[in-house]
Amino acid sequence: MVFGQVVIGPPGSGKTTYCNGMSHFLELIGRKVAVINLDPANDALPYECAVNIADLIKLSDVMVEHSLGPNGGLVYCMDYLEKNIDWLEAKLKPLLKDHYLLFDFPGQVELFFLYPNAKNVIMRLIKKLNLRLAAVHLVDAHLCSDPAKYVSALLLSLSTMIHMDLPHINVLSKIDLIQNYGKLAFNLDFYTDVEDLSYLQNILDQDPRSAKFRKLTKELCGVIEDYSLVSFTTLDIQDKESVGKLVKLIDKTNGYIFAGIEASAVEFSKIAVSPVDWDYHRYPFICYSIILLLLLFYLVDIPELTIGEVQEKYVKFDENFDDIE
Ligand SMILES: Nc1nc2c(ncn2[C@@H]2O[C@H](COP(=O)(O)OP(=O)(O)O)[C@@H](O)[C@H]2O)c(=O)[nH]1
Ligand SMILES: [Mg+2]
Repeated sequence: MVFGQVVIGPPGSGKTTYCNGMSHFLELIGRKVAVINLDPANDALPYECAVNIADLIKLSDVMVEHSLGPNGGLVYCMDYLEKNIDWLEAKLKPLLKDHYLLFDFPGQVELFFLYPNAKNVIMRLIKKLNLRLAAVHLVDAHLCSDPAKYVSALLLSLSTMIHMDLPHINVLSKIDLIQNYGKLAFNLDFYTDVEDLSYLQNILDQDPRSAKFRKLTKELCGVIEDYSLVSFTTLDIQDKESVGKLVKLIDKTNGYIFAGIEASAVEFSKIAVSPVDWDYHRYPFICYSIILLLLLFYLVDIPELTIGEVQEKYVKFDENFDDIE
């Protein structure tokens, strides 16, 4: 069985950075990782990819040849990929024996809740190559600082979950920057747990721009609450504990933890004997401390950062939070 992640989310949410950081992290714990770039708009890749859609089709060529803009061009590219799925299968086959797969997808959101091509590609790979994939849906955490944008992030997450029909994890990415765009109106768990959206309505009512959409927003929040599917975990890709916590969650979601548990014990013992150099220039984790942490991480059930602790780390304390809630 081959395990992996389908990394999706709006442009700029951090997918490519995530694939880079996640592949380094997984390699450090001993997994063989292959990153598959399926985003034709990714031109300067920070990681070495095992498969690159640019070898099949280039967005710039499509835009010129078919007089399309970047969004139309990406829809065309996904359609082309679906029609040439044999190319992708042939490229993936040599990796199936021992690799963990990370798929870096394009950011145009309509590809994941409107058009069928990207989903068809994933479903075909799952069936033909017997893959166990989890969708990791990244949403920039700064959207929490604007209630209207937060509602649209919830709607996007819900429609993507329903459309993709995969084991799914929603992630508030770049949590380290959450306060850079303004103060949060509520505690962080309000945004991650998505339990009672009626409080948002009060905040939205104070904004004259949202007043005329009051009823619509209320109905949309009602839909999100009725489905009761959306919740978020948080991620700072530069922080090893944050990445480790997410890996544990993904391992449960795609089943790696159940099928690969023996393998992972071997992986960890290998690391203990011969430590790996960690020279990820952008996010330099400290190699030895991470190895120790990771050994503890699986072998001992260390407490994970709670959302309250994440808040303490990244969000300035505001005594009004509790009053508002
Ligand atoms: N501070 C911070 N910046 C991040 C993080 N993840 C991504 N970025 C930055 O966000 C920008 C967009 O990231 P990119 O991976 O290209 O997004 P993509 O379009 O979804 O592939 C880049 O400048 C990254 O360096 C994070 O966890 N923290
Ligand atoms: Mg990208």
